[in-house]
Amino acid sequence: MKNIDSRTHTRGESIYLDDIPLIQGTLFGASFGSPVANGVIKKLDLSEAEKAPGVVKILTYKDITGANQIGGIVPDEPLLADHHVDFCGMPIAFVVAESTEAAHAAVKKIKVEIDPLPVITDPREAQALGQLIVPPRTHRLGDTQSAWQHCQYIFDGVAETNGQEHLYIETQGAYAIPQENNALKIYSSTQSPRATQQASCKVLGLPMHQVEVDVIRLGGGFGGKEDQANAWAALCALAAHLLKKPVKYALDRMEDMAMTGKRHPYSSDFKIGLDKDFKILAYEVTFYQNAGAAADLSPAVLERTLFHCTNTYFIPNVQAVAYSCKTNLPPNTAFRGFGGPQGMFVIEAAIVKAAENLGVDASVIQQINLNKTGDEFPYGQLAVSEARACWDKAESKFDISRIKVETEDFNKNNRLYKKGLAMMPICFGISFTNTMMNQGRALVHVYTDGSVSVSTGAVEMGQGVNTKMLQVAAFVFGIDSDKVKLQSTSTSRVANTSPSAASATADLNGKAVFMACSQIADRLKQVIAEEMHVAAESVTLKDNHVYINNEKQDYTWERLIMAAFFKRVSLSEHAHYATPEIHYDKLKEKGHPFAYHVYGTAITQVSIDCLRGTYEIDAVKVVHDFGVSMNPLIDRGQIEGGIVQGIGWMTMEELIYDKNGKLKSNALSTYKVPDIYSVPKVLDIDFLDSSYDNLAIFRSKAVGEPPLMYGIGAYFALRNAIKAFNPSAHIPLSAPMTPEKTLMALYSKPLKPDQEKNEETTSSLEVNQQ
Ligand code: LUZ
Ligand code: MOS
Repeated sequence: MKNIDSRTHTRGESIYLDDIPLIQGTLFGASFGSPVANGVIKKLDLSEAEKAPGVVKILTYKDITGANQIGGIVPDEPLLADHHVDFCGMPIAFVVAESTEAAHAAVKKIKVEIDPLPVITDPREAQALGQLIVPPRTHRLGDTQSAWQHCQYIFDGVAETNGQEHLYIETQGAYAIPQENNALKIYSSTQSPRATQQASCKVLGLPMHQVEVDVIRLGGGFGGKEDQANAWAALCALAAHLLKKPVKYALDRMEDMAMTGKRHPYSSDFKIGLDKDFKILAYEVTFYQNAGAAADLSPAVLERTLFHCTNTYFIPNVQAVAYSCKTNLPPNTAFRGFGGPQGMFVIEAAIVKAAENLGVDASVIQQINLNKTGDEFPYGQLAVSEARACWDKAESKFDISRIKVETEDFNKNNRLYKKGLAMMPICFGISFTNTMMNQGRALVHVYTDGSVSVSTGAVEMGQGVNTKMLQVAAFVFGIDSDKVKLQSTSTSRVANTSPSAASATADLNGKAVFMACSQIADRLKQVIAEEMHVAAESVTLKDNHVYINNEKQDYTWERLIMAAFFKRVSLSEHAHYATPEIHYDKLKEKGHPFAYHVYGTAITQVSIDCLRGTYEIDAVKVVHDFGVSMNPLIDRGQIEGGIVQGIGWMTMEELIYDKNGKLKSNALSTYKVPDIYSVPKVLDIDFLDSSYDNLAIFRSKAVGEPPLMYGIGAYFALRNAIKAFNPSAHIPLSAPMTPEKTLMALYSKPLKPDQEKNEETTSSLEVNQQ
């Protein structure tokens, strides 16, 4: 079944926030962000701006009727700066005017005097000063201290990954409409209607039943709207509440890029120890997460980094420490993979460092250390592993030995072009790491004409979740898909919903849809049982008809619905699903946090132009563990998009803040994202069907985030291509591998031993003498 939105998408008829018809009298907002990354506000002068044409009101923190607080996990984030600014772009004032143009013009007339304070943008600097968002966390398995002496080879180093701009096609925005008795309706481009409702209510000082948040769909989220849609909704809500007029604010691209947080940059120290057969015996890692100026989701992101610090490898002795460091950047936030990719990059870097020093291909070490069913993750959960199955199938299906020979031949025969190859196995835990959040709900109505309305907590953001929800309902009722309509995601129809995030949305809400529809179906079967004098168990619903003992009856779905209605049988149901079996003890740092893991292996092939430092991704070939895919078309799309987004993060997207904390890569002219010319020339995706029972809906494993991490392979494939040109090249383990960095690396000289000590990415080869 194709995505139910494909028709309106391709015709430009799908409704996003900016397509909602405006109510007469609607006003428009624009925010004035701090020009300084850290400082004390001495004077805010609104006088010129207030006189500007079309300006209705300019709001500051003084106008807030509830609490000036939008922090989700930690209450450390004011909606509007009061006396202090913590990052460039931090909203100080909100202009409300008769048009967006008038609002923007007035923003330019606001003057602020700020006494600047020292700016910190480096997480290690922040950590050294004790500026942490939350106390550090440590995951441990076995005992690394005593394991080192059993290691034949020990390597250490530094690995770094940069942040990433979400670049959802639809920018952040909201439209708040006053209702009677102080109530409000908010349309928001949010992944988390409940969080947006709660933050708006807190800022306004209203109970949650006064505010409805309604979401039709998003033009992309990628985590950027899990928490950071709230501010704009709260600002619109506040203005609408005070002025009793509808207020809309959709950020323009540069506002969005400057004011919102991104994927967390990480800097990490690692130490890895192997035995003589290249089995990894010990791994120590310290993560320095650049959280930005407020907690936002950073503590949860940090936790997922720890959960993925060994990727898909079994390592018997692990110590992983993670610091969430407070800097003067916009608060960084959820981004597809949610800290997992950052953790996985470091173990891959450690393996590559070992491989390069030992003179073997990294895949040799990767392959030996893949986890098996029953192996323990550092957090206590036992693996149900598809790692070996995916790896082996990828090697055979794509004929890895031929690829290797072709790569070597090419490199022998070409001086100025080189090819590189890397394997990237992945293992990603499915469930919110915060166990409480693993709940989904659905409300299903069957109308008397037999048409079906489904509301869930799931937000459609292009990932096709509504199509999957529709498939579940149509399957349970045994009716054509055009009889089912997915409604918008509204806090009035489905309450207290978790964000559409963590790849878990189809699982959680799909199970709830299944439960709600099944309960209605059971009642319908009872109606047949009574009317036809048969056992309810002999009744099934299929092809829009009633079946008794698998025999089609001359009894349609529509007739059945009317029969039930006449008998006053309820045709509506609300269901709640909470993932069973999962638990986690944060004090012990042990438990079973994930419903299951998703596995896969990618082979990435690249070519570089050694004169220019430019490169192409020749191919990404993947065997991915889909479970039993509910919708191969949609799932394939998720894999393709994830891979390209991951490659972008690893190769070309370069976020740059200057030392004053100002974003320099603040537009699409200075921040390069993958386009049609930079996607892999070949994208081959093969399905590993693992059909055993799991906690996913219809055994179809979650697919949203895991494929992003295949992109990590592109970094290491480029590294191998550079080494093919210059075997002694010095290449810091630092992503992204931009063309500039590639060019520098191609002509780099190896570090001399005395340089190594001072160099940030130090390296040392210790061979145990025992
Ligand atoms: N959001 C969240 C997430 O709040 N908790 C998570 O564990 C998570 N994981 C992935 C993406 N978003
Ligand atoms: Mo996300 S990073 O699943 O909002």
